[in-house]
Amino acid sequence: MTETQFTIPIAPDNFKSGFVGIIGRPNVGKSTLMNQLVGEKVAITSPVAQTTRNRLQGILTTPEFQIIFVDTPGIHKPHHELGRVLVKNAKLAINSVDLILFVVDSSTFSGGGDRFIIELLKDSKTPVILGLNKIDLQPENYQEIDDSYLELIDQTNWSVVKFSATTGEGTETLQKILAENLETGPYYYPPDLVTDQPERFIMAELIREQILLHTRQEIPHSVAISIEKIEETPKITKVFAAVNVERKSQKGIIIGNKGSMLKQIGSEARQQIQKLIAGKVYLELFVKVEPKWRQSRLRLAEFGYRVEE
Ligand SMILES: Nc1nc2c(ncn2[C@@H]2O[C@H](COP(=O)(O)OP(=O)(O)OP(=O)(O)O)[C@@H](O)[C@H]2O)c(=O)[nH]1
Ligand SMILES: [Mg+2]
Repeated sequence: MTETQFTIPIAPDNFKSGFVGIIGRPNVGKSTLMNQLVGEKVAITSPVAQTTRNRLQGILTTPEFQIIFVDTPGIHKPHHELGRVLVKNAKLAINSVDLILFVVDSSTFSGGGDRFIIELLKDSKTPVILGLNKIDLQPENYQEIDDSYLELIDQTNWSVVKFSATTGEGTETLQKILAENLETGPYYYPPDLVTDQPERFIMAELIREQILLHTRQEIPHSVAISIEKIEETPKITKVFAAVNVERKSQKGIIIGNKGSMLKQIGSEARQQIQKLIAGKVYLELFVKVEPKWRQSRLRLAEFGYRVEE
């Protein structure tokens, strides 16, 4: 990883800036949207609910504004300590940002999960914009679907924006509306920075993403990645990472027949990490059994999941 010296310029008088929290149920497309808005892959995404586990910032800077997006874990009913930490952090984000973008999946009707979040948001003083995502998947009766969301917020003064995080349709308008709703302010980060996270963290996430994409059922939720060592030489970056699972049977599934699964996960994660650091990567993965890590405060903290104060 190269040490880059970033400088923070002085913002002109009418420069807008601020923090926008992306809040919503799991799997509605919050992380996909953040990547689309920032123009780079800073957050991992997958069809598995509860993909995002950490609060993660993506930074968009233009000559007129700087928006710091705060991606959060989907708000859901937690079943274990990991889930409780994730939901607590998402709720904390609600009160620590300047503006909330409440994202819903407008390819299907609203439900109890959305209602629950709306109640949380109504209790907070932070202004809210409702974002109807996945418009590329809307069926013919989309008007009824939209109404099912609008009904839930008819007592509010929230603006509504429609877009698709995957095709990018509507996201430029979204950017403009978000910027209009921010106050004038400074550059919080250097203009060319796209995330607040170190490369080490994103590397671990890119490995976890491949596991989410290649495994099923309980495996995606039972995995935590720890980067044990990074060795840099002028020609290649060597990354050694542990894939922590809860049970021996899960270890077997991840390794696969004659190591085939781990090989595939490793090969695809390696390509993703190469893109991230724009250089050659050697990736070594080993699988460790850490019984009940999701219930253990100590292990959760060790793997980077703690309640943020
Ligand atoms: N067709 C379509 N798919 C989308 C869109 N936005 C997101 N997706 C897909 O929806 C799935 C979930 O996306 P994520 O970005 O991981 O969702 P998330 O809200 O961050 O989920 P959690 O981190 O689990 O809370 C992925 O398979 C995305 O490719 C969209 O606008 N259109
Ligand atoms: Mg996410």
